[in-house]
Amino acid sequence: MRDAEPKAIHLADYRPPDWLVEKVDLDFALHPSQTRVTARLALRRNPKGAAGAPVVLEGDDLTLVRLAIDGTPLAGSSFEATGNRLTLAHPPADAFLLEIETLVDPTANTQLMGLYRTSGNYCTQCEPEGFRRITYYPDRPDVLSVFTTRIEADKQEAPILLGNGNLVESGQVPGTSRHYAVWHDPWPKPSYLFALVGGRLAKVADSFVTASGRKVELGIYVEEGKEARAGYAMDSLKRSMRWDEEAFGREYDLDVFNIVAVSDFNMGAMENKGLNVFNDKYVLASPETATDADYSGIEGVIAHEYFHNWTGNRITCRDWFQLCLKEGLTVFRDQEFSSDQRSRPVKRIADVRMLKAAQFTEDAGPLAHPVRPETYREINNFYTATVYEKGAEVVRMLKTLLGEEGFRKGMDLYFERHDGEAATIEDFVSSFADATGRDLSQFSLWYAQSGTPVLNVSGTYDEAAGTYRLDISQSVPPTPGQPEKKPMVIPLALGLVGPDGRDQPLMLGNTPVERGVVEVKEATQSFLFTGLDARPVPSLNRGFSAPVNLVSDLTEADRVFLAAHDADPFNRFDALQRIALELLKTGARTGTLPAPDALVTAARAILADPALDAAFKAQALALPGEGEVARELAREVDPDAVFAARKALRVTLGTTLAEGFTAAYAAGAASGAFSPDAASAGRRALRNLALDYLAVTGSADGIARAKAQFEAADNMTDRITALAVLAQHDVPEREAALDAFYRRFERDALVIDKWFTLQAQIASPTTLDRVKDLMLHPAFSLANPNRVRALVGAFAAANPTQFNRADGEGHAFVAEVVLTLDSKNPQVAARLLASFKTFRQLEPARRGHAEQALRRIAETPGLSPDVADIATRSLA
Ligand code: 0A1
Ligand code: ZN
Repeated sequence: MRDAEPKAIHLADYRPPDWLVEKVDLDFALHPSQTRVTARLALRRNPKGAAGAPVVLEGDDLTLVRLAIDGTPLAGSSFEATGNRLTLAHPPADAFLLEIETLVDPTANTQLMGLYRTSGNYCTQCEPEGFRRITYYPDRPDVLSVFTTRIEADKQEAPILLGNGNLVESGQVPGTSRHYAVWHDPWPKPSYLFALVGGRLAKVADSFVTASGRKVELGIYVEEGKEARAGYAMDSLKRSMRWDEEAFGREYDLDVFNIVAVSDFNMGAMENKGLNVFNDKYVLASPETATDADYSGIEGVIAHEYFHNWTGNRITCRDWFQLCLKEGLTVFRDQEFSSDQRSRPVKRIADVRMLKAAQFTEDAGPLAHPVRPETYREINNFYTATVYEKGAEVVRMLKTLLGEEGFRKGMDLYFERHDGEAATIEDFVSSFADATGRDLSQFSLWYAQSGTPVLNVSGTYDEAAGTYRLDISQSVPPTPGQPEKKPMVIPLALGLVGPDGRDQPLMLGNTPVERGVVEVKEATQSFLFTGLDARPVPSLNRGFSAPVNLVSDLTEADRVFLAAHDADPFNRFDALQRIALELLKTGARTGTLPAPDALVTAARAILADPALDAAFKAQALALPGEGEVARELAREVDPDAVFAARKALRVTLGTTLAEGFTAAYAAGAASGAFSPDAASAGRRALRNLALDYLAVTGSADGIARAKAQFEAADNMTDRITALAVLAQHDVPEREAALDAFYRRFERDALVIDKWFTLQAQIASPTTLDRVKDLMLHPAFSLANPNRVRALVGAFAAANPTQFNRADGEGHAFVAEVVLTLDSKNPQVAARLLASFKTFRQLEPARRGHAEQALRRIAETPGLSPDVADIATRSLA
């Protein structure tokens, strides 16, 4: 058991460790309920630690069997072992060998942290604080050690035994049915990067030759029978390895790289050194079972975990406050990889949609926190969109400010200086400052200040002088613990679009604006652009160069113009979205949608533009989500009104552009065999968007078209979209198709997750009962995080009208699930609870219901620290 009431931990209190571990030998005797772990820690007093400090090791839920120092068993009087720590008040010397034998029960481990079982196999998850559930250890990321791991198991039960690093020995245990393997990882690492796997798994093997000619054996381990579904993951891995060499000069550094796919996993995947463990959702794909989104998710997550080998593993974090040091940077790297593999503008649009949906929402609510927090109670709750996605935006802004070359110099210096170390954000930022000679002190506020900056921009054209003045003011709204903010450095990429649709020169005085980026640094600031012979339309924050909320004086006509002509594809997309958002906001507020003519004109032009690729069109023509409209409205939100406005606008677009959508639907028909490449995926995306618009009224021919596509589909993207279209309409075809889908895929849990999700998202008052029924379905299990997320998570996060039902039943239901789940898996329970983060935006009645549900949770005795922390912060 952990401390009941965990104390707040503060960045300012950081102290170097008192003791270091020079090397550690681990010995695991795997057993379903009594796994014996023997750890031999070569401890050495840290000269930088507190003089005379005791040895204090963390533990969690361990049964201590034996302790010895330099081979001599330790009497009970010379140490203190509680559930949470092992203390040696009087260490015998400044360097000694501590031997610890503990027992752990992997079968009883439902938290999925530490050593646990999944589908009968053994696996581990140690980030951030799971290693202490395996043995007593200084379980903090700044204690780096060289690990050797011996794993022993029954050969029948676990024919495959995997560890970090390289395999150095394996064999039979004489006279028994057991065998063993010894793995050695030469690279010093913190305990959170430790992993082992034991079980019955099939291997998909390949190899990779690094730039300097080192051959690496690659293995992807999956449940037997699923080997054929690992091909795309393997291909993604090899492409990632090559890309990191080319884009960042980073080579792989072991003889083997293994990935194991497991079906019970709290998160997406984990970058354990040389032995990544993955949620099987991010490994397994076939055309029949995986959507295009699944394929790109696999590519992105495989890349992400692989890239951690340098950004996270070779250079790790000094403490958990620095989590964004590895996560923000690695997300940035995986985004860049996917941009290079696919379409850069479309990838950027998808990333920004995600950023706004997840991070801007978080930043606007009670759970807002800085990219680098300064205090936490439960670190598990900080694997957030802010740390990951905003963290990536901050790295992207550095690149925008410094340029390609300056950025690369800074990265090279960072690797050179800190390889083998546990670093901080200061170390990271200094590398860029020193490599380029730039002062980045104001820039560092991006790590410290929470909240999404608001940028107010207005423009004035002076015809006589041929100048255009941009007046800009910035502010950052108050967030928890931060009532007042300082001005930030905002890299604003922009263009001035002339009446002919081309960019006019971008000159400040006589100086061209370098790379088209101006730096906004003051609370208010003006930029005077010269040499303009006509009034330009400003295209602001191109490529979403800064993660800000932009408020400008652009008119609807300006936006129609930009949607048609902007040289920046992101801003063409954004112009259209902004027109739609304004309509939706007014529609939701007043109950009447304003005339959508401008949107129809702009959308028609985009749909018909032969120069635009299908993937871009699909993104541009998909209306902003209900969540985005709600966030823009900010207060007194009635989710039913938002839904109604959005539905009305979809109906308008679907009917007025029916001809264009019919043509797009026909043109997007597949030719040849399925391929997951970006261009084919883009064609499917546009065709499926057209299908949705053509069926939005529920007309007989729309439904018939969806039904036909559902039945004839040769790939999951087409099949599930057709099913999603049918699911939105209360027609007999809906239940028939849902049943047919279930029967077809009932043996495939990952596909059944899609079936759960789709039903959880139906915007109908009957959905809550449907979700409750589905929780009793044999395919559902509260013990499996993917199932919980697919059904209850989707209901809470992606069905705003039903989660926020006016009678409060949606909130009450999710709160109940959170409480039930908390005793099994606090991390997943806490994540589910975080879906309440937008409740303050709601109109008073719904807000009241949400608050009541949160209070009911907060007042429940015996909560996990994870859930208690989210409930407390949500209500603060
Ligand atoms: N470092 C991983 C994320 C991760 C964090 C915690 C986990 O524990 C359940 C698992 C994975 C990543 O960024 O991919
Ligand atoms: Zn990561």
